[in-house]
Amino acid sequence: MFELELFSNASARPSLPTGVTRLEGFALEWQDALLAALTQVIAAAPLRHMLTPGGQRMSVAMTNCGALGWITDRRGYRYAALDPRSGEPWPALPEVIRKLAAAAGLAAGYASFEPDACLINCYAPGARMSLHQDRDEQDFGAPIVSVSLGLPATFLIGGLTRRERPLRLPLAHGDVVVWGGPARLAYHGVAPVVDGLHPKLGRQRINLTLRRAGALKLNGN
Ligand code: MD6
Ligand code: FE
Repeated sequence: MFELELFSNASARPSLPTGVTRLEGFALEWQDALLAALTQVIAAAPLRHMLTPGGQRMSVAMTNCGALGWITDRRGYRYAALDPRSGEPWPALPEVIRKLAAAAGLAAGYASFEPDACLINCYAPGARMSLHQDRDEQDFGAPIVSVSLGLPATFLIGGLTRRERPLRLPLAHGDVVVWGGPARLAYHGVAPVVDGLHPKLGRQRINLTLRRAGALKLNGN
């Protein structure tokens, strides 16, 4: 029948929007090096709750590593080369994160993904991220690689307008989502994180969002 035909070679879960690839467990083999690197980054640039331009304290605590860091305050959302808390450059992008990002990009069909920005999001139980578009980057041609660690979460992926009802995508420790092409400007968010205890990370979810935020230098220097 028509319905059987429609679903005969698809799994029960709804398919992801074109341009979004979930690599289940992709980061697991890197987890120990990843957690060690994160500990170092967070020691140099502590997690903090930033203010939205409207003056709301974000429930997610954030920091960055890499040449550019995503920040928000009363003046707006933007990328900055210096950590406003210390006035120093953000910690360098650890090698393990660079390698993981390139490998995940490749696995999803994007050769030579070279992120210059890694936003580190830390969710305590109850923390959430409301629906938004990522549009502070200079070039939407590069993909975004998103790594989930610790407590599971429900990622919400909508369409190119706020009106489309978002799909709910469960993300577990070690899952990587690669996001680009036609989905690059899709609205997305994270549902409030449910309390629990992760064996390695305890009562938190950490997400790394790796992006190419600045323009690609074509001639070096
Ligand atoms: C998070 N992530 O998962 C927040 N944005 O904690 C994002 O906002 C995000 O994961 C663009 C692409 C992938 C993402
Ligand atoms: Fe985002």
